[in-house]
Amino acid sequence: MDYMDSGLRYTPTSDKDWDTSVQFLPASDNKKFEKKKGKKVGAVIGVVIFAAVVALMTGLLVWHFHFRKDVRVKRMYSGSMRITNQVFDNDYENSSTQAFKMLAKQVTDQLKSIYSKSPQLSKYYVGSAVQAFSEGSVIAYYLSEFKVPAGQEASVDKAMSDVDKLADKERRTFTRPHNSLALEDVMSSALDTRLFMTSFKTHLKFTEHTRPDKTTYIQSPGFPNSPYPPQAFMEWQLRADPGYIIKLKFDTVNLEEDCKNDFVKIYDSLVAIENRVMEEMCGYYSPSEPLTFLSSGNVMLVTMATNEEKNFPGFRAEVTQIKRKTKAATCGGQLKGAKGTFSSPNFPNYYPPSTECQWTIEVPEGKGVKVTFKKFLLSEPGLEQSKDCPKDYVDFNGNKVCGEQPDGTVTDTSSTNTMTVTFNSDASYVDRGFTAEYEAVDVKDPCPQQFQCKNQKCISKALTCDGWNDCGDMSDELKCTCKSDSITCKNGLCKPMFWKCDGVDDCGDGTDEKGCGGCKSGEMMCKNNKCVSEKKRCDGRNDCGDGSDELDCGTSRVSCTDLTYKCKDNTCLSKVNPECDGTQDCEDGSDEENCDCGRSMFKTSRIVGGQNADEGEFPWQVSLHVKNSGHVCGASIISPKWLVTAAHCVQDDGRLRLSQPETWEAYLGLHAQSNVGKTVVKKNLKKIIPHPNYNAYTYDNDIALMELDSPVTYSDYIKPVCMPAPQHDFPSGHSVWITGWGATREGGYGATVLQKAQVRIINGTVCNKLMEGQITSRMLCAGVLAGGVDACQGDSGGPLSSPSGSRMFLAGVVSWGDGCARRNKPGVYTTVTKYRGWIQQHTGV
Ligand code: 4AZ
Repeated sequence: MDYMDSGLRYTPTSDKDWDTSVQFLPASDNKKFEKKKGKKVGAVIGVVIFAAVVALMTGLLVWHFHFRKDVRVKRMYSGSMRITNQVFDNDYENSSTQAFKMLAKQVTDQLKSIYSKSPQLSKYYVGSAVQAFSEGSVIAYYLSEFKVPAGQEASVDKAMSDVDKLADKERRTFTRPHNSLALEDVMSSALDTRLFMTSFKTHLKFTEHTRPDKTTYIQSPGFPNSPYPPQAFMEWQLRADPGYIIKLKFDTVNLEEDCKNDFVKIYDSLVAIENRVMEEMCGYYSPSEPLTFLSSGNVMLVTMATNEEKNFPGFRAEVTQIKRKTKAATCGGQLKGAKGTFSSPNFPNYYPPSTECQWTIEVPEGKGVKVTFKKFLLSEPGLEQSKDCPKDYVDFNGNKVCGEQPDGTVTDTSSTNTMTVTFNSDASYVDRGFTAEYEAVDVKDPCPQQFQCKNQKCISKALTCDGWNDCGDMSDELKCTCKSDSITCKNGLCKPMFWKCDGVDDCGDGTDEKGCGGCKSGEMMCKNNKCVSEKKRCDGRNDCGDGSDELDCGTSRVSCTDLTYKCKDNTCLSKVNPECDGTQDCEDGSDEENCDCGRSMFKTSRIVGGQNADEGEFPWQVSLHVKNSGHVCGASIISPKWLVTAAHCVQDDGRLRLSQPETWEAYLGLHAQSNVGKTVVKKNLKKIIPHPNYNAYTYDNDIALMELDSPVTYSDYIKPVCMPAPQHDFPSGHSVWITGWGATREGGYGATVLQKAQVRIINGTVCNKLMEGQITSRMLCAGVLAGGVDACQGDSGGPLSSPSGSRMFLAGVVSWGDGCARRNKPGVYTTVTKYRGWIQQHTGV
């Protein structure tokens, strides 16, 4: 039972209890007391209050005028500058050499002089320190500290962002000594605030100068044998020879999910200058993902910060230097012919910062050039909604495009036989870039025998006006005359006829859900599809025949039918889904018994489409591992000893004895497969009970029970789901959650972090048509008929969780489907309500 409902909360038994707990003085005594002492006491209190107010005001004024102006905050900026009148010396790589110290002194002197040109900066300047030099002629990297009055930080940030202008001013000063440094590209930015907020126990600094044809590795301390250290700040300064660039290739990245806690950052610089960040990484990256970064010059910096808890394996990366190519050889150039492909430098890995490429495409005379971007990934943090593409972008035919765009949707055709495409990356944040195809097309008919979308994409004519957004911009679904097998929505869209009356508003204006079942106005539709007069609703008589006209009638007790909730005392309720809703409906209270279930620490946000679940959001989700082989199926916790899963998960498969408890281990409280942390409990099994009528051909009765070898103790991360009563109603159109570590696309790999997605229950008759008659009454369909959201291989056995009030009920068990996330192919689930007797008999739940 939930502790709020368990009697721990103090509830006064009657008003009398409250009254006796407060003692009042007798009225007569009270009056006497007021009369005798009233004046004197009043005067004393008045003096005391006056004195207190005066003291407080004085204190505030003193604080305001004397101390407040001294409340100062430390502000650190990191920056770099190019010294054009010096030549790089190898001694500059080592901060203990005389040469380094002398040049560093010149740099800090000159910084002081630059800051003196700005009133905001000169007043608050504390000092600077040079951290490193690199080639080109010489680049100096430094840290500058200011003590800024609270509230003035923004004006100092602004002055620092214009530091190049101050350097210009300083250059023009007559009093400048002639042996002073000639500075260019002076810039700086505030340090990442996370580095301020955290007090690091460990600071580690590594330097690595790569050599041609030599591969070195950098890795987080302890990797791969132990987790990285807590509260640590680490940096790796990487250098290459002049004329070379750094190639950094990660083979493992496995950090905490939340970048606020632990992160790795890569800079196109030797110090942590925020406007030179190339990428920030946290969480887990699949080893098969290409994860290579290139620098623009011959330096790169990797930093890593960790907080006090949850430390993960960390990272490892290979460092090499590669010869810097000429601009022409890096990317761009002349492309000739009827068709071909081109891509951003280093694709599918990250393009380097500060890069510009230009392709001139020429197709045969008389034709037009059609360019289609198959992949387009040019996103920049904070600029997801930006339309004017101020940072990285692709420019073609006068269109500037940036951000992340769906495959194949960025496309254009020129009216002549040439087209110029430029790609531009600025100094910070890089992405994977793009790959594009070009082809010669007939300008007058760029989509021969096909439909041309507004965004220039060509699609098959059969895909227009079919209810699906095939173009990506909806242009194939506008101005339609709907075909006979389609519903004509009031708003002009066409939707497939089998979406009519499926409980989901597919038109968006309700047209497809109006007049369903054909009951006349003034009539209601029964659950068995019969029509009866509205007047017969809740009249105490079973007019529908199935009792559905006598449900939710406000009255409590009704005669029992298949649809009514039965209390322990065998009386029946008219209320639909009364169990564990916080109101006692049964006279014996049995509808609110055993209700410590179906709640998590987190509120579930409404989203459609798969995404990472929060830790502890679905605490009943279990990962079933075949010992030494990893995750195979999901399951749900229904009591401290019992799990529910799918029968097809526990069928022997060749040499794999999946029906035997010894084969399995159950992971409870698990979030990421890569991290069996403190919240996780691993259990062996004692017994597996597949449903005796499971049919391996039809997947009918696809349900099984698993008994743990010892009871689990519930925690924030381990809790049971609520079991629905046999009559619990999960109506069509109701939103439910699917969760699991299964494949994230058909034929793909399993997810590392538990995934969640929202789908809707689909009418059984509609589903049976879509699934060619394979749906039995013991199966439940749920999905998004437009495709794209579904359970998949590896999710089997896991829960279909249905929210009701503030709790989640186990509506279904992931069972089967026709592929994954295909159009008009919902996921099929075992209907849990059909097995309540069987589950109760074996588990007592
Ligand atoms: C499976 O193979 C599986 N799309 C589970 C669910 C679905 C498909 C396949 C539903 O475990």
